[in-house]
Amino acid sequence: MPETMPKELPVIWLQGAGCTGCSVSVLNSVSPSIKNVIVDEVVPGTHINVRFHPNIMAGSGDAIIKVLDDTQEQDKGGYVLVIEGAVPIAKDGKYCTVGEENGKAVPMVSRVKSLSANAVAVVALGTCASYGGISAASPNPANCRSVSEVLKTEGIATPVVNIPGCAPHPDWFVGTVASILLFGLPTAGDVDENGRPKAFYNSLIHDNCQRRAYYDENKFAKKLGDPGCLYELGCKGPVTYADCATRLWNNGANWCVGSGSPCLGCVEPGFPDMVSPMYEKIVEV
Ligand code: FSX
Ligand code: SF4
Ligand code: SF4
Repeated sequence: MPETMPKELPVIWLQGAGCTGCSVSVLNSVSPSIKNVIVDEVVPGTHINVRFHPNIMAGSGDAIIKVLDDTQEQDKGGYVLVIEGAVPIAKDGKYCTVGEENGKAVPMVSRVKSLSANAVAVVALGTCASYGGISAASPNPANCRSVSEVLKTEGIATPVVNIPGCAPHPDWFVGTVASILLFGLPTAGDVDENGRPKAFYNSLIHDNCQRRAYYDENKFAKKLGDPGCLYELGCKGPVTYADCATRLWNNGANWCVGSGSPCLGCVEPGFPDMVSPMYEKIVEV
């Protein structure tokens, strides 16, 4: 709805239990370039104002922590919260903190709760934020949780869009943000049962794979580097929904199976525990 499009959309980007791979991936956006996304107009007439991002913001110390508080008060209901990484909740969240208040470290989970409650929408970027991911893998000593779990437990009704992937493709993030700016928040029909936009996560890897003819002819690679289908080497393409095989990564250079690695199912809620051992054939269901 262009008439309701804001001229400037404030964005707060928090990082929790993750590896920063999600940020690194998005910062490698090629079309549009990341400069276009965060400095220019991501869609005509709208500029994204990234006010807080642990890796790329210039500010530091109390001044930048104040930006978090000011945004949630002054732009209540008018900013987007991006959360990268899972949310550790063990021991009152003390394993991950963001800034201080009155000289005391503030747990990330507290920031997630207050900033989510006042945001127009939350984007859970990466598999850790979307479903727990590697950060919540067994035995999960910090009790890492997905963003949706935390919001549900706290009764916070702000809409959450999941953009899983370990790491997520830059197009999945930039495309989703552009779509929100142009057409509003995704409706129930726009996302799948795992809260992922169907525009990017609707096709089975196995149905679009360049090695599919090998599978159909029972020609399986026996070791990495062999030609053939990677099914017996642990490929999770038959149970993974994403457009990697057709979109390709790194500006169209290649993708996991194309470069000889089995798909590890990194966009799925069960990653990594449910797809382990990673290099063993999936158990038939
Ligand atoms: Fe997780 Fe993001 Fe995997 Fe890493 O921070 S989705 S571990 S790529 O980068 O959260
Ligand atoms: Fe399917 Fe994986 Fe084989 Fe491709 S390599 S055909 S995705 S099992
Ligand atoms: Fe993740 Fe599989 Fe896509 Fe690779 S091919 S990025 S493991 S979903």
